[in-house]
Amino acid sequence: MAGAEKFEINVPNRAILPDLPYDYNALEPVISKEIMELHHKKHHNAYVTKFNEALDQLEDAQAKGDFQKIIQLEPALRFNGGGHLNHSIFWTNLAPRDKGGGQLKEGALKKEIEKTFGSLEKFQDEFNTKTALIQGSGWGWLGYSQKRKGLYITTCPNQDPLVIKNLIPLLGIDVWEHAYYLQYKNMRPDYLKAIWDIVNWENVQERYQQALELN
Ligand code: MN3
Repeated sequence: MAGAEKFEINVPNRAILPDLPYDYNALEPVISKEIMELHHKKHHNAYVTKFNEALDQLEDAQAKGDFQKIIQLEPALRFNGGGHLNHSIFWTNLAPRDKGGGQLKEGALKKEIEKTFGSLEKFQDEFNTKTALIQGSGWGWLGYSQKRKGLYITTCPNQDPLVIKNLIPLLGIDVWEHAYYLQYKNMRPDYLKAIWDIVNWENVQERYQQALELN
């Protein structure tokens, strides 16, 4: 019908809580089983549930052509959708020590880290310093800029996903208190120091290769 154009937004399929690629106790002693269970089954699951609720509301608002409601849903979509995306990356960014955790092998990513930051140690220092300084809750990230063709360390508040900064996420570290408080209490720098022992560099390297191939 002429003049009756419908405002369409594609509503993605609903989010699903992914299984962890290892057992809940597999990252001990760096991250306890208790933290991993709560973090995955309660926190990540809540982001999934609330993201899907917001998607239902979006679909409904879209059907009704309710633009105000569509706009009003943005914070819930960003927060819960970001929470789901960030945690889905985080779990795969970690690996038990006996499954390669903490080992960055020779290759393109190691070379690029050394070129950009001087050495792996310097990279880790800068990452930890910036991430420790996040006020309140948030994430520390190593991201790749397609535009500038390089690696960047940055942080995001709350559950903002890295895409907001136009970077492709390679490695994200969750510094919400729920990620470490039961074990490290208020000592966020101790958690950040310990976590390098269980970083799944193979996964970070794969993400880097995929990002390069997008160019
Ligand atoms: Mn978390």
